[in-house]
Amino acid sequence: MKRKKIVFSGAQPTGSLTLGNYIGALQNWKALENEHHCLYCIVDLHSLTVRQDPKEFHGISLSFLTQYLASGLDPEKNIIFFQSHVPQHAELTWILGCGTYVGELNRMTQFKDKSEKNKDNVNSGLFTYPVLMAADILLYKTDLVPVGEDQKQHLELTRDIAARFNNLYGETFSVPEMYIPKIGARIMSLQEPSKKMSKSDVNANATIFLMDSEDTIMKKMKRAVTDSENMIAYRDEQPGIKNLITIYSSLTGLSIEEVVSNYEGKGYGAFKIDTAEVIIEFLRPFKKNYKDYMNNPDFIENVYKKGAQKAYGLAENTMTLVRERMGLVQK
Ligand code: ATP
Ligand code: LTN
Repeated sequence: MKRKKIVFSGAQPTGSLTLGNYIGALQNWKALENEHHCLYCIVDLHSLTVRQDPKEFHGISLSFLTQYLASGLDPEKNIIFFQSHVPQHAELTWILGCGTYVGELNRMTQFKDKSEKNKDNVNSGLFTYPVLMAADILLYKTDLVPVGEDQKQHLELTRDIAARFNNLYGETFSVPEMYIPKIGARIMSLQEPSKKMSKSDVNANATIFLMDSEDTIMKKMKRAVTDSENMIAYRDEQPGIKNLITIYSSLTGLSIEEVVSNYEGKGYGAFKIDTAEVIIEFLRPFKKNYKDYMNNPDFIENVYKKGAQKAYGLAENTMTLVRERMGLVQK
């Protein structure tokens, strides 16, 4: 029998999850849970590369875990946990960091963007962020990493780090593949459709958050930037409309062609309102689940404690091998 593939992914607990996070990542996480061994992590150590208010950060971290569950991830099928609960992530980061060149990290576009945005805090964690991400993935001998397109460069670096280690010390890590959705790997900002929709966008109208109220969603969608072509078509020359079609298609399961043909000859106003309604409908069960889980903190605690316990065991197996390969004296 073929062994089930191992899947690992994560999101940083900062701000609030967006529709981009859902369509680019979480929707796929759920789709993979039956046929694979999946680990879904709240990568809280990654969030520390930007200064966090401790009290707020604590609440956001728990809220993220709750949003993972509310989006339908089954805690019986998946290992759901906090990165900081499994110290091997930090240990492997150090070891892999010693095999990663400064030149490689210097090329990372996310580092360049984020250091541009946080000029007063360009810390070494921000620089070595991709090594921690490589450690997250390699620690579990991951085969598949479902992420949005913005993570491609980090994934390629992870593959290089894994292959280099295997070459030097003998076969240790799986070299993971990236798994991105065919449609929706890059949901764009509603205000500047040439930029990705981001949690941290300063323009509040640019991003739909999963926790936004129905009114807010409707308002943001009505303000979404389109163009003057007056034609609902899926093409690069109309990035705003293309993005809305992508959102509509991803949430309803209709193909791009079906969406386009349903709206042939119709105006942008109606299409925006219908897309807003699709989003609102889609988020209704999510919000109900979120409220139910929030009223049950013991359940949440049980999920992440059990998750960490399972992840710890798997991580320790890999670390024992890594330490042995490198000649570190076993404990
Ligand atoms: P920020 O934009 O503030 O850097 P983020 O929204 O990218 O944060 P992450 O926690 O870094 O948030 O990402 C979680 C997952 O969501 C990643 O797999 C990422 O690729 C995916 N993702 C994020 N934004 C989008 C988007 N606009 N379209 C598709 N996928 C996305
Ligand atoms: N860097 C990612 C979040 C992340 C991740 C991971 C994704 C950290 N570790 C491991 C997949 C696998 C981001 O910024 N979206």
